[in-house]
Amino acid sequence: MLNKTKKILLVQDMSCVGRCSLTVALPVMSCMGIQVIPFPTMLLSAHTGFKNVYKRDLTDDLEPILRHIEELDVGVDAVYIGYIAGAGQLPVIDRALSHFLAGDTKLYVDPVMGDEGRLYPGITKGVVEGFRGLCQRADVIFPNRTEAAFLLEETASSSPPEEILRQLVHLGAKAAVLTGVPGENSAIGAASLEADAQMCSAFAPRYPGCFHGTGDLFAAVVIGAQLNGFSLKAGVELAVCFMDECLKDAPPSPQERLYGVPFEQKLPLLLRALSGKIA
Ligand code: PXL
Repeated sequence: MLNKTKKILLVQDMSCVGRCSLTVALPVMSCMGIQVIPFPTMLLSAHTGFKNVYKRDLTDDLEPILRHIEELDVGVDAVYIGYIAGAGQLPVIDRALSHFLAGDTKLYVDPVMGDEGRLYPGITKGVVEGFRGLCQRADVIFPNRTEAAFLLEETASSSPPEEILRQLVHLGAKAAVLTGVPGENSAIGAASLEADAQMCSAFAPRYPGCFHGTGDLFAAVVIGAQLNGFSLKAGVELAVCFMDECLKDAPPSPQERLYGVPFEQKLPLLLRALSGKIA
């Protein structure tokens, strides 16, 4: 007998080209046995790292979509908020949270706002403030160091990961996972902190260059693992290990890296992890 399938509401954009957001979270979650209900914030021809991107803001569509989902009386086990089109979407997202966050439903927030010290194009002060509010209500948040600095109202954060995580948890999130944490021998990884617990971290070799959508893939694996009963620590270890498997065979050119982490052929590793063979 199969266990009851868990469901997750994915509040993210659909970028046609360049693996990120829904084109990453959807296949990863499905592979991990979770039913996905997308709540699409924006439609883009490609993520915003490309030039000449066609964008359609879906703010006006979210209200009728939510109304129908409410009528259908669909409950979810988790809500995962990632890239949003602008501060104008915060009221409808708030309404969705009022509807879905009942009982044991978890809230995961990846405050997708920027990287390498800068905000992504189109991310306004209102979005930063909105994400700060969402992070305060979250069970787990997934900022990179740049996003953590904006959440904590610091322009550059050179504090040690444990200090940043403590401040993030102090902000209100029950747990925080910081990505892009440098390790020894030029390794890179992630560190996590749950309130009143010790910091945990996991590292893998750093590969040169920057892959778009890395944070999206990482968060999707951790959340998928949590919904399969993994602890946060075990989920972070699995995500770091999975990312390493994907990146070690990835094409080296910067142009290819714009297209995101090539994870598709590695998805069987997640299935094996869930059946207890690795992890
Ligand atoms: O990977 C984060 C992300 C998600 N969605 C869109 C983006 C980005 C980062 O650039 O542009 C549309």
